[in-house]
Amino acid sequence: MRKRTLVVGSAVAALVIASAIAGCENSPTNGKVEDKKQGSGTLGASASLQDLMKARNLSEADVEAALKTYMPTGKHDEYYIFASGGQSGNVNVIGVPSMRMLKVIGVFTPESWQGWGFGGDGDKVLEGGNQGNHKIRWADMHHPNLSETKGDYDGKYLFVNDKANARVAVIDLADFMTKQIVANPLAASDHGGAFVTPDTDYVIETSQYPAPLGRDYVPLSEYKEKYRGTAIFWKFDRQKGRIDVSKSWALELPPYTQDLADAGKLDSDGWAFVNSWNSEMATGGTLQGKPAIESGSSQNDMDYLHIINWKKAEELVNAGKTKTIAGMRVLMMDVSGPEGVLALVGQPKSPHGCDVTPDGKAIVVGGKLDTHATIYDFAKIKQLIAEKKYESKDPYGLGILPFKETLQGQVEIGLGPLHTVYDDKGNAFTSVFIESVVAKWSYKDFKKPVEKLKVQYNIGHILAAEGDTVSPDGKYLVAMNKMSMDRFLPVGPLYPQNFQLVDLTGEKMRLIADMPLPNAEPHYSQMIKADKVKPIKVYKPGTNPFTGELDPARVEGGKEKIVRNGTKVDVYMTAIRSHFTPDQIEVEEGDDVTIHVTSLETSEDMTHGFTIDLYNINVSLEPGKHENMSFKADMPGTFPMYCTEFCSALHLEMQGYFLVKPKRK
Ligand code: CUK
Ligand code: CUA
Repeated sequence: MRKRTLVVGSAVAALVIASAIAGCENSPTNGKVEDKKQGSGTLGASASLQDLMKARNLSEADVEAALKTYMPTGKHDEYYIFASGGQSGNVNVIGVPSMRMLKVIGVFTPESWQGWGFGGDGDKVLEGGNQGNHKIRWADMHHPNLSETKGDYDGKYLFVNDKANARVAVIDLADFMTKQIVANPLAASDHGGAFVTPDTDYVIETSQYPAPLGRDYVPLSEYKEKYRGTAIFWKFDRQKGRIDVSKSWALELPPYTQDLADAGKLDSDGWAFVNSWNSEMATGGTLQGKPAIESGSSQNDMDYLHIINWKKAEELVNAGKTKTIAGMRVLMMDVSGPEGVLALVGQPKSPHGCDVTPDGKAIVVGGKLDTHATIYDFAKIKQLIAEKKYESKDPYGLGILPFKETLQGQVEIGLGPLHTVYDDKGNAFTSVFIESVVAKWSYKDFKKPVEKLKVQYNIGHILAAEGDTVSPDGKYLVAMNKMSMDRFLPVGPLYPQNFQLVDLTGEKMRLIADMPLPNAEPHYSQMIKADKVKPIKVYKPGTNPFTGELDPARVEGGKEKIVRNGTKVDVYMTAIRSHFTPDQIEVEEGDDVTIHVTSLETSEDMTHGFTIDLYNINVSLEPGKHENMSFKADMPGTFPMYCTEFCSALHLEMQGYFLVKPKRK
């Protein structure tokens, strides 16, 4: 008891010292006689600090946590978190340790501040995510993944998946903007994505709920014969910063519900692992008196971990051993099974999570209905596959490896272990959903959890500083909790989610901050050292961010004009404090209008917006940016157009008129 007081007492001492230093630096009377009095104010500060602690009912541990997370104005955080924005379809960017929200990147869902999805060039990116003729403008985002070089984050790109609509997006971290969305032509939903291979050659996207490949109608009575899972290997072209769809390919998987995936690294580079549940192939049918999928899929004691040798699969694909389905080259199971490219091994009851250790030597899988983390030994798996030592085959002819012989070990974790991340000391941290704890254990010697930290409440994913790379940092961990219950001011029946920052620098894990996530349920997130990310500050004048090049229709100052060609009207416009040129546009009802606008601003953080009232047109014009907006002038009338960003003292005056003359009847 006494010892504890001493330890935490030092935190207050540190705070006192910190405030004394700050007091001196900021003091306008520095060097004068009164200064000494102010200096003795240090003690006063300490006394008032005690008062403050009392008044706010703060413990010394609270003060220490505050010291660890407080960011003075103007100081920058040490890490970025790129968090899935869940059902919001967009990415949340958060600073660590302050847990301040820095940005919401518009990805799958229109984001009006960024002018994302309101008539500008970003619309074309969103169009890429259409499924067939269906325009989809939301997502259930689950797993963001940063680009890697040699298994380490390189800070260049971010990939995210949309579980609900089976899509993957590419975000460029040079300007934190979404550059591409690709739609999965085979699967109806995805989950094991977007995971990158160690040099970002591929972005992996595996399906979740089985469906006929290409999503044709097939009655559920033919589930076993016609329904399938799939793993797409999207080829990433780093030079272009885009996925090359034509060089991408897929694997056919059995209709077990594939869940999470991870790419091998170092020792296991060239391989990928996908866990699954529902080896029972249950399809529900509750109205017909059949069990719900919930229980139908929980009958067997074992489900299957899928082991994919993607390097070898790539060779077979290049050798033309594929079948083309919905425009995608697919390596079918009758090729991949016998070739040892796809194999299975049992996984204890309803597994979740699939996380390769930093050394690439093992794969850790949790179990929603199991109390263990199961640790597979990659070297053993590789050996068994090479020797074709299968214990049996599944109904699709895929070899099943002998479970016990693939293991490094199993660790009793607790109730409902899900996901695992790592630190730099050989520790694994597993999220335990039902028990609502973070369990720390050693993946080197498989000891029982050495420590458990209660979190509030019901943790799903877990993330740590570079905690899924070949060189984790340790230092910080975040518990991504599904429920917040009593943690924040009540806001009605839909509660925020709760990110809890955990300090890993001490001997024990220590909870140091809570952050409400008010815009959806994030699943996975990643934390990268801030100095690895090097965003630009302004665009080169006339740049179209979606091509990354100078736009052919960019406009220079003095060259503004309106060009009419039949019913086609092109407006070449510039924006600079505090006017648009031209500021009067008159067209006729039914004209096809394109407004090409270039921001002539060159200074940092000098952003304009451009909107036309009632026309659902709205773009953001960061310095140097060029946007093209095409629309039909189908609404006659008088429409003010104006700048939506408070850019100068005369911002309100940054306006003009868009007039649409009615058609003569
Ligand atoms: S899943 Cu959400 S808690 Cu989609 Cu990664 Cu495990
Ligand atoms: Cu430009 Cu306000």
